[in-house]
Amino acid sequence: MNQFIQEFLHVTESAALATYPWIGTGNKIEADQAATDSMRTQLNKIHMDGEIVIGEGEIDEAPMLFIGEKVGTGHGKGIDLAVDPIDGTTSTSKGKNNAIAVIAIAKKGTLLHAPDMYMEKIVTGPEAAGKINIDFPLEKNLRIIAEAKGKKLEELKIITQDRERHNHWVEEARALGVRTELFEEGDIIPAISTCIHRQGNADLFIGIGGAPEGVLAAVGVKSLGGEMQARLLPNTDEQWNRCVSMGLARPNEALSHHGLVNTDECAFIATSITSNMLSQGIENNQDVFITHSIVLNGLDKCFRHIATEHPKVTV
Ligand code: VTB
Repeated sequence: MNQFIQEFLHVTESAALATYPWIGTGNKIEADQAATDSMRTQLNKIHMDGEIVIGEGEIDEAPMLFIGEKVGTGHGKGIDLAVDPIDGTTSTSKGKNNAIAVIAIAKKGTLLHAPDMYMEKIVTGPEAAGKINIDFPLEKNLRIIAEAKGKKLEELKIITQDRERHNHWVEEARALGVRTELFEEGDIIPAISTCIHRQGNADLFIGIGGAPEGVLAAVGVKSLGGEMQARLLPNTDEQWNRCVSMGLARPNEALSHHGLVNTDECAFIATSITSNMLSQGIENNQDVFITHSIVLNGLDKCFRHIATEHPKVTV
């Protein structure tokens, strides 16, 4: 995937910049449209045989970047793509933190084809990879992580989205003396942050959020040597059948990291629209826009930050 990373970085940078006029204007739909148009146009310039496996929705509900859409020139390497032109459209339209333009790529046939529904997710960094289990009670996973990191329970922190459906985990963690960090929107970056050694980053991400965002995060986590496990939560017959038709015989079984992304030949690229815990949002300087992106490559497990100056004449 190495040879493509620069090109995909250009795609997420362009999509993020396309949203700039819409940040804080209250126009969610326009912002998403601008990012989606830009992302699709740039993707189609890349010499690859690409297929969207995670995108803007099913073919009948999304005119662009729908699941199954072919992108790229149609020649060259076969690539699975998971895309989200904006994770955090509400944040963008309200001018709040945590909006990104994001793409994950992987060798053809290796990404989970996940329908748009809720997914339960847990993520931890490399130290406890291979040791946690989504089917264990929270306390057991926390004790495993504490031991793997040589920390006391009271020194651990979990991060989760501020939603009522997560309150029972928050209460359980607090009762054990574990701190919790709650965020409002956009669960991809918080999930990945648990794999990065930085003062203050959480030790465990837990939560129920979008399945598409789950697959995107799984590629980022894999590219840092961490571990993610998940479970789809279909709650109607239609959602259940959709899973089955996408090849998941038992839709609500636990998914291993392997089941989410089945290769190290993968990469994760996200450009910040507004600031998040790992990188700064778009800066509007006199002659240039500056974008900040994170680039993760499954083959080398490095955490790269890329700042790019975009002369305004060419934007
Ligand atoms: C999730 C999460 C996303 O929206 O889909 C969430 O994965 C939706 O949660 O990153 P609610 O239905 O509780 O609002 C995001 O946070 C994007 O904003």
